[in-house]
Amino acid sequence: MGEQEQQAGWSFETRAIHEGQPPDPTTGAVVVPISLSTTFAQEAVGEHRGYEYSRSGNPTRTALETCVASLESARHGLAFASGLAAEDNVLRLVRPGRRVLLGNDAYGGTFRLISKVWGPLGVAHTAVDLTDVDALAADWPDDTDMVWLETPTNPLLSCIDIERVAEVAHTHGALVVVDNTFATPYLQQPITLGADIVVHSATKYLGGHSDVVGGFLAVDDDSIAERLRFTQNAAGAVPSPFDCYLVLRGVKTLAVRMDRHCQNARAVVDLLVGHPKVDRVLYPQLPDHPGHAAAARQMRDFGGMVSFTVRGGEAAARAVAAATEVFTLAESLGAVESLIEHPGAMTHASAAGSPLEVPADLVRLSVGLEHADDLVADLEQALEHG
Ligand code: P1T
Repeated sequence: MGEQEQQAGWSFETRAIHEGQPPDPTTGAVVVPISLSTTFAQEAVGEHRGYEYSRSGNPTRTALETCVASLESARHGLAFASGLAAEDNVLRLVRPGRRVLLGNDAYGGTFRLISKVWGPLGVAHTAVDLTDVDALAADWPDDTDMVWLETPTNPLLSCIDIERVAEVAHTHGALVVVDNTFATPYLQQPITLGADIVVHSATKYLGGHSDVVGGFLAVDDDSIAERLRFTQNAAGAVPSPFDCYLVLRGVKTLAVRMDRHCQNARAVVDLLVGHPKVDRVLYPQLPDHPGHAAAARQMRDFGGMVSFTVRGGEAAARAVAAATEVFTLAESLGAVESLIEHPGAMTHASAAGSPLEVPADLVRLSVGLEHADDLVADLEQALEHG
């Protein structure tokens, strides 16, 4: 499933709405039906219309897999029950006794999965600075099977040169995995830059409305896709048809949402830069941001995530995070409503004491789609009173 012919020539916005989603042949319904059937009738033993059992393949999931694969410029798409379930399937490609090189800034749950779940099963890991690819190339661990990177990273918004990492990794026979959750395929397509596997927490921008947990893998290579398709079915961490429908509905508006997320993020950044209570603003569009050049090269725009450090340390950061009214204090990101959080105590608490520990004075914003003036005014009052 998910390998249906893709429409050549359509632009991103058109594919987001139509790819893998033709009107239903029996009724003409323009929305992909939520196919709840767990099993599918066979005309004779082994003779069926492409579906046997819903864990192995489901028509609503096929529509989602076909659509998002196309948006990622990949030939294969695989949907999962969560971002971490998708990641877990990717990590099954690493052989026991071999190593994952992981960027030293990444979602805390990814680090927890690699270190605490796969570590005891024999998969080694090293956290490395992927912004310095030359240093990495000069000191490449021979037992590396996989390089795992986010760009922009969660939560420091570092940007990694995907093309350069892929070049070095591939000379050493390692797979390159890019978590594209923050950028989305609208802003960045890692497969076209040499990545082997793209990972998503579909819970974020793909779903876009804070009402579904999901994961996604996009892959171009047939044999890697086949191995992942095998574990998707064999381990069974698949999403429900209803969840597939929700992500598919979110994806239809991805392009317009991302444009506004970026626009609103810029308004917020304008307030934060130079604000007396703010120390550093981390946003890839800023010319002094260390990842600016890589982001400008490989991204269409700079995204809806903004992080900053607060003068006054951890207490001040926690106070600001608790003082907003439009921004909701909550984990997660990438939806219509703006969120604020303290990564050190919330999303990245599991990285405490590790090379991925985040600064205690850091605040992370997921800038949503409310009016920019209201977002700016809210942050202004929170910085004043927090
Ligand atoms: O939550 P889940 O759908 O399982 O996805 C995990 C995940 C993977 N990759 C990135 C870059 C992520 O940010 C996440 C989840 N992150 C949060 C919940 C958060 O608030 O950062």
